[in-house]
Amino acid sequence: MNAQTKRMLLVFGTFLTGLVLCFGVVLLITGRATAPAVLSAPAIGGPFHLVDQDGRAISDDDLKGKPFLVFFGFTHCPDICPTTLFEVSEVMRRLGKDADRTAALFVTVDPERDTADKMKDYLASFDPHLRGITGDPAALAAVAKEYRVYYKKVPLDGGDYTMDHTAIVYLMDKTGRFVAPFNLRRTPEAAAEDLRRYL
Ligand SMILES: [Cu+2]
Repeated sequence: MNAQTKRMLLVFGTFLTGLVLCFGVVLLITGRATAPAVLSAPAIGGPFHLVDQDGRAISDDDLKGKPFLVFFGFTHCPDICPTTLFEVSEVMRRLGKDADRTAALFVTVDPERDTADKMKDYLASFDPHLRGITGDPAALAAVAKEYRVYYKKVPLDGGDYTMDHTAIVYLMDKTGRFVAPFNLRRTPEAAAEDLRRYL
């Protein structure tokens, strides 16, 4: 396991712990552990206005009516991002025609390098339903904050840099509300079946 993978796992773990604590506190306060509405109480996600890999404007409004997956990452990522995008592509493939009724967003945390053109090149290796999202760094930072995504530039020897980032795939329902982290540690068929339930 290299240093970057370890850092990502750490970031992932910290987020999950926070999420569990958050849910736990809500459950304690309300005392209603079975009410599903309570579980969506910590708001994750929200409005955004950014651009996709074709340079087209995309906003949260464009996704209304579709359940969607959101993943934050960057095209120079050595392992986690390409692996995740590959797995999401497999899920999309298993959805067949239903994939058109969902969306999958890959939002960059590295807008400095990930221009729309760069995203387009990169996503050519994955399922065409995946949309690469980039834009103004301040607007991207605001969206990352909405999703409680942590990211940070990490300098490398020789002047280059990499990014630490939260590596969670968020499942959002067709109203744009956060459902749960989308589990990819199962067969693509099972994951596709799960996503299909939110159509
Ligand atoms: Cu990554």
